[in-house]
Order: sequence, then structure tokens, then C-alpha cells
Amino acid sequence: MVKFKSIARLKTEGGALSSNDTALTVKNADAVTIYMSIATNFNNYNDISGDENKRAAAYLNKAYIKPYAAILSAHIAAYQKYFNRVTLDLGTTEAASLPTDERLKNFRTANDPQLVTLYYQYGRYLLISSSQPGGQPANLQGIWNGKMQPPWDSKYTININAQMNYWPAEKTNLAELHEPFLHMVKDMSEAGQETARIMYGARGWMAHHNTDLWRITGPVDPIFWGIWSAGGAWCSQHLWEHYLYSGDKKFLASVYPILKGAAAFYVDYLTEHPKYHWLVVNPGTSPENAPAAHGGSSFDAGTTMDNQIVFDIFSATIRAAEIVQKDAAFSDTLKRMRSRLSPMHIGQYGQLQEWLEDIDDPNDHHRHISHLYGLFPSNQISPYRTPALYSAAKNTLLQRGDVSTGWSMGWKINWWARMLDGNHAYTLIQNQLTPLGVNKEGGGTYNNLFDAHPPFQIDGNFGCTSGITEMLMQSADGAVHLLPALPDVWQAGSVKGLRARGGFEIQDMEWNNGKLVKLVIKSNIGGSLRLRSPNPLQFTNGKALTKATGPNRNPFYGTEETPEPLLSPRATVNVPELKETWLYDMPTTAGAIVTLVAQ
Ligand code: FUC
Repeated sequence: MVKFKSIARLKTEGGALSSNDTALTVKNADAVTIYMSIATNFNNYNDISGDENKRAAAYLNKAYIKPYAAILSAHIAAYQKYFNRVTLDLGTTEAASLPTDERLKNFRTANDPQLVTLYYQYGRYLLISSSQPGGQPANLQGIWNGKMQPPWDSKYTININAQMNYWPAEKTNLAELHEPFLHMVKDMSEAGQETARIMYGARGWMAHHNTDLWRITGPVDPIFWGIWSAGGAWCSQHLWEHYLYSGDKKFLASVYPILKGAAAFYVDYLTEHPKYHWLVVNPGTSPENAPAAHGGSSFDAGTTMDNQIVFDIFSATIRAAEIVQKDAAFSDTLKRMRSRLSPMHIGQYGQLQEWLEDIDDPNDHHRHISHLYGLFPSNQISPYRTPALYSAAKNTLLQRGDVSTGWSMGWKINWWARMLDGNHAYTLIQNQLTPLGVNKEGGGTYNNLFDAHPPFQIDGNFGCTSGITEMLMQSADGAVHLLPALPDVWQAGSVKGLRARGGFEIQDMEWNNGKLVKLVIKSNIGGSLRLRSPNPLQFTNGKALTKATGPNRNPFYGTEETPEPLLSPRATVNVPELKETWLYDMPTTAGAIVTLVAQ
């Protein structure tokens, strides 16, 4: 049983303090400071042998000797250490002087870019406050659940929601705060070995669509939700991403067995499709969507999302094995099996198919668009490398519509940013920043700016913060892409402190009239820097930059080749018309700071 202990002790200035069995009484004091501590016997998911009494007393004693002012300034410093790393300025208008609830009410019609900045930084605030290293990861309500029986038990839904909480972590310069989530993946990789073995007779580890403080990995809820097998493999992708941002090889070596285990599960679990002969997950589901056109069921062999996640966990493991120089034969197996996965399909309505069969309903507006995992957070679908799939993903997004639950709109902002369509991404921000009740059958935002599924669910906050970043800078598709999806309403602005893969940090980026005017970028680990800019750039002394040629030599920017999609004979594929961009390469050394300006 988890045991709790909370102790309070009062520090008075002047006056008298007395106590009896039920009350502490302070009389005639000038001030009183209440020191409170709380502790449990929880050590980890496997061990609750801690001493909550000793812990609570130790916390209290440590704090009690410090004056309130010192504790407050230590708290502010600990917070600002993270918060001040990123500043965003999208402009401020008169609208910003109104109270938050009125700004929210007006946001769809008023020009209030500062509300976006506020919401963006609020997302970072929420992560700083609910995901400290050594603690538990942010769950469905972060730490702000106020109910004994909260919606979905205030735990971790890992078919989207928990991952979404951590999308802003790396890119908004809060990498340390990713740690509780990464640690949870490690815990699951231990617990999930038994699930893989007992349920599937497979090696490695796996987790279904939910986990909690006890790192459950078996199926929960009815089978419709519960049987989806890719929770562990998707979560493992965060380990690989953490490496891609930092370049920390020691970290990669420490988590390599987790990646390997997640891949090994699928080596054993994949099976040959009797009709198509691809290797498929069976049974698989496309999380939580069961349209009538699919017989009211979400089950199938080889759903698109399952295929994409297996592709990613195999790819990450192959690349990690090469870096840590291990398991060449296992990597060969993964390569061979990866080549036998189903390619993506473009169906009769020009859509990206959700299942192997072309049965999607173009009027289906379900909140889960799981098969667009390949567009974001993954990058198997790209405007530059896979134009047909990009076109299909766009059709799918249009068919599914905009307004939905809070987190679904948060995801859509990221998708439209990857579509390089800033105006559509902004429409989704408007839809999300709408007071609850206005969007028919959809979510929105509470007056305190919490995201509304409804009810309150914090993932939408984090999803939107990630999406705003993706509108300003992306680093997944072979380059650091600057201002990839700037909406017309943000023609001028600046951002400082964003992180890009490969150890780059955008120390300053300023734009005006929709054009990038200044960029200061730091290379923390060296390596070739490839920039994609909306307008021509040069060095501050007028020197020209080198135009990029061939593939990016920086290994952190290596992209996997997405297999050619299969096309329905009835599908129309629109070749995307992409805005012109300028692509540059430059070598950097660790610690170098490069400043560029518009030509
Ligand atoms: C999934 C979603 C729901 C909700 C829940 C916590 O089941 O489909 O919308 O976000 O997780």
C-alpha cells in the first residue's frame, strides 16, 4: 500500500503559538509562515519500502531552517533556469490589455498575437512544473488533477496522449524535463518483457495503450482499446529523439538495449499477411477508430500506424546499433524485415489509407488520425521527399476536418506545420483557443488556459506549444528549416532559444514582412549545418553562403527512405506546389556561433 505522510510546522514572528490535540493556535503574531512537507513510501514501480515518516521529517527540517524569502528566491531561480531559455515575441496589440477570459472569447476575431505567446510559454511553464527530473512524468492532467476519481484515472495513455506531453521538451529547450518520461520507458521495458513473453511468446518487451505508476504493460480497458501493441515502440522513439537533439553517445549506449528490446518484440510478433505477403502486426488496430465502413471495428492486420511505428523502431535500432557498434547480425535481420513491411497506400479519395484495404470514409471525422503518425511526430511523409504521400496526407487532413477534442486539434497544428501551411495551422490555434462550449462537439480552452478535451486534459496544451514551434522551425526533414509555416498574421517577430536536432540552438531568429532578417545559431557538437530558409541569407560581412548539394552529411539529419506508396487507380495525386526555399550547407565546430542576415 502506498502510504503518505504530511507534516506542518509554523514559524511565527512575535505573538504566541499554542497547540492541543486538534489545533494549532497563533495569537498576536506579526507574521506566520507555514512549512509543510509531504512524502510517501514509494521508491519505484517495484518497491514501496521507503519510510514516509522519516522522509517527510527530513524535508521539513531541511526547509524549516531557511527563511521564506530565501525559499521563494531559490524556487524562482530553479524555475527561471528553464523558463528563461526561450523567449518568443509575435507582437502585442491592444487586445492584450483585457482579462484572459475576454481575450479567449475574442481570439477568433481579434488580432491578439500575444495570447499565442502566452499560451506557448504557458505550455513550457506546465512542463517545468509537472515534470522535474527524478519525479514522475506528466500524466493526463499533469499535477493538476483535483479529483479522487479523475477522468481516465489521471494516468498515461500511450496511444498518443503521454507522448504529446513531451513533444515540446527537446525543441523548446527543456531537455532535462524529458527525463521522467524517458525513465518511465526504461521501467516499461523491464515490466514489458513479461508481457511480451507471456502474452505473445516473444522476446524483447512491449506495452499496450496505457501505463501507470506501476508501469503496467498488459492490455487495459476492453480489447477494442487495449490490444493495440505499439505503445512501447512509440515511447521508445523518444529515447532516439533525445539522442538526436543532444548527440550524447553515452546516453544512447545506455538506452540501446531498450530500443533493441522494442524491436526484438516485433521480430517475433510480425507475421506474413496471407494475401499480400507483407510482414504485418496481427491483430493490430488503428487506435480507437472503428468507422462503419470498416465494419465498426478497428482491428486489422497491418494497419498503417502499426506499419509506420514498426518501420521507425527498426530504423532507430539499426542506426543506434551502428553508432554503439553492436549486433550487426540483428541489424541485418531488422533491415531485411523492414523491407518486407507494407508500403503506405493512397486510396480512392486521394487519402492516405488508414488500413490495408481502401475502405476509408471521407466523411469520417474521428479525432484519432493515427496513420498521420508518419507525418508527425515521425517524418516518413515529407513535402520534399515523398510528394505523393504528402498530397495524400493533406487530403486526409482535409477530409477529417479541423475542430475536434483539444489534443486532436493540438496534433493538427503540428500536422499543418509539417504541411508547411501556416495559415491552416493558425486556424487550428484559433479553434483550440476557443472558450469551451463554442466549438460544437469539440474541445477548446478553459479560462485558466487549460486545454479542454473536454474535460481538462493537459496534452492539448503541450501539443499546441509543440505545434507553434514547428511553425517557426523544424529540424526533422534533412535540414534546419527556418520559418517553415509562418501564418500571414505573424509577419514580424522573434524567437530565442529553440533547439534543433544535431545539437544546434537557435539563439536568435528575427523576421519581418514574413522574411527572415537575422539568425544566430550555435553549434554545440559541431558538424555540417544545413539550413532551409524562406529567403536568401548571407554572412554579416556580406560573404555568400554555400548552396547545399546532395544529401546532408550530418548524420543527425539522415532520413530513412520511405518506400514508394501504392496508389489506387481511382486516386488523384496533386503534386504539391511548394514555396521556393534556399538551402545552404556550412561546416561548424563545437561551440561555434554563426550569425546570418538577409541578403
Ligand atoms: C484516448 C483518447 C481520448 C482521451 C483518452 C485519455 O482514449 O481517445 O480522447 O484523450 O485517451
